[in-house]
Amino acid sequence: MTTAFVGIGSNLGEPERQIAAALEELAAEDGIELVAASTLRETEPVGYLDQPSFLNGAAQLETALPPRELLERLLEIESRLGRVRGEGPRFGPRTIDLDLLLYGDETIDEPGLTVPHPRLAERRFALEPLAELAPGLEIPGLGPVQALLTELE
Ligand code: PH2
Ligand code: MG
Ligand code: MG
Repeated sequence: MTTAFVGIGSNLGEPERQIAAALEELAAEDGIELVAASTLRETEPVGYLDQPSFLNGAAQLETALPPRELLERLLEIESRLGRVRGEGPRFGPRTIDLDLLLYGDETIDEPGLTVPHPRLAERRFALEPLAELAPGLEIPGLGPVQALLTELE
């Protein structure tokens, strides 16, 4: 079993409901145990500014699935919850976004699968819920989650 962390975001439709539904779907998935969910926070959009504020959080999982399979499950859950890919601008509004932030202490750099998430170190909306779930977390290749947050100040 591997501990994995998933970043969760939504800023279209009913973010709170969609995030609750995503957590239920994660918990119900074979090979995935939902260990903890962070509190949710409203955050200013990053990357593409002309869109509503986001609701962001993170989930801690224990999983028997290899990382590629876990990623596939995340994308399937997004689809089931009404996410349509390839519509709208990059970094634009979305009904639900489930990003694989960390998979154990692995670093992976393959087409479509980069772990730790490639923009994790620059995203407060992802680091803060991670630090809430695991204050002593070491991000592979990047250092302690608390140090990354301090560097963003
Ligand atoms: N996700 C993005 C782009 N910008 N901004 C915030 N505040 N929260 C997000 O989850 C987010 C974003 C692309 O995934
Ligand atoms: Mg994202
Ligand atoms: Mg995503």
